[in-house]
Amino acid sequence: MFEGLRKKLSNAVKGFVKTEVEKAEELPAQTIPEAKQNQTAAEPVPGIEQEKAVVHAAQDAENHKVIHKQETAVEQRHVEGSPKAEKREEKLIKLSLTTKIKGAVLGSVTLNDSDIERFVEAMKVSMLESDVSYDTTERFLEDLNSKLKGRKVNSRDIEKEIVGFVRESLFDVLKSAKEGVKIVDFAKQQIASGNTPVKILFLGPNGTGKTTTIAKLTHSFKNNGISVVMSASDTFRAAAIEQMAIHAQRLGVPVIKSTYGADPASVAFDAIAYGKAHGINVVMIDSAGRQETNKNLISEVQKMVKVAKPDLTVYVGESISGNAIAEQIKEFSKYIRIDGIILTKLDADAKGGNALSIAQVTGIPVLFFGTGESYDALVPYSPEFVVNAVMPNN
Ligand SMILES: Nc1nc2c(ncn2[C@@H]2O[C@H](COP(=O)(O)OP(=O)(O)OP(=O)(O)O)[C@@H](O)[C@H]2O)c(=O)[nH]1
Ligand SMILES: [Mg+2]
Repeated sequence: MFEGLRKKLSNAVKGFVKTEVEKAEELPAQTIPEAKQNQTAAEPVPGIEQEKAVVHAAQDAENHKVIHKQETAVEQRHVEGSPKAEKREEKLIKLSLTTKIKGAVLGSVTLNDSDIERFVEAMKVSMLESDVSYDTTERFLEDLNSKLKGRKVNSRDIEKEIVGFVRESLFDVLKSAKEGVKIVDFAKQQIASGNTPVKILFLGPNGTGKTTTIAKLTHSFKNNGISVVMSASDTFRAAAIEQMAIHAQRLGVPVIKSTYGADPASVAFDAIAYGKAHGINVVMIDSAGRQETNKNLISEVQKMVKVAKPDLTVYVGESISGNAIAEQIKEFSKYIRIDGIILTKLDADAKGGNALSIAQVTGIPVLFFGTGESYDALVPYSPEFVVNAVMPNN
């Protein structure tokens, strides 16, 4: 889940951090008198403001890249009357000319513009390669760029700070998308207002996980004390009715079914009537897998919508289908109002870009992620879940 994207973005961040750390290390050491350059804890040299002249002496000589974790002594020093030092924005003080510093850094480093540009470009490639849409990528990088430009970062924590900015930009972009309905809460509200049974219709291409997702959600409804009847309205695919009946049996809920070739809308109608008659809270209406190009099947769903009048219409699409899913949803939504998307098979999707951009591209919110085949492998959508998966805090 997201491994590819996470790895690529993390590599881009690490590359950027490395450049900034190396640049900091290469700053001339004139700010300290020659004789003191080999000391790990030099005496105070007056002159430089405190923020700019903190020296950290690292203990571990092996890994200077994680200097902030390795410091053992911190000493502040001030340089007096050094014009170069006064001019310099970044105030790294090098401890040795011959060995790479192990931990001598100053308080803050200003990120270099051309490095930011290269970093942003690397992020762009990573995101596009991972199926994030072009528009979402651009929006994210614009936001990130403005956060980084001219930014001073704590030189002991460059990576942590950059990761923080990337996370913030991801949040900003994800939070700008329309928020979806919380299905279980929605059902509870409808039940409280007496608008039952709540009717939820599921549609989408072949094999994306519609029937499995209905079973997962039914499981979740049951756990919340909400009763369900299933409508086996896929009368098209061989074994679809049996598949739904098996789920219904496992979950201990009734299923309304007919024969193959029967009108799916009439099966839904019967299920709703059953729900009304038995005081059942929710009707879960399945449908046959269809391609957006198959107008017969699309008009079949349109008929189901007309007859069943669903309170919610949910599109079930595979995360792994790359950029094609956005086109499919756009095409479907020309004919049928879609209230939310459930993105399945995220567990099998190393790229994971759709999780970031499908809501932006289609204007339709993501409600859940399917993360496996078991009934509890259904994760409610949240920007936090996506950001933590794509760019975890160190
Ligand atoms: N790994 C993984 N597999 C899933 C997920 N959701 C569904 N599946 C599997 O995908 C396959 C197809 O699932 P179905 O629920 O039958 O899909 P469908 O959309 O109803 O298919 P049709 O009725 O043929 O259109 C099954 O083997 C499911 O177990 C998921 O989130 N992760
Ligand atoms: Mg099915």
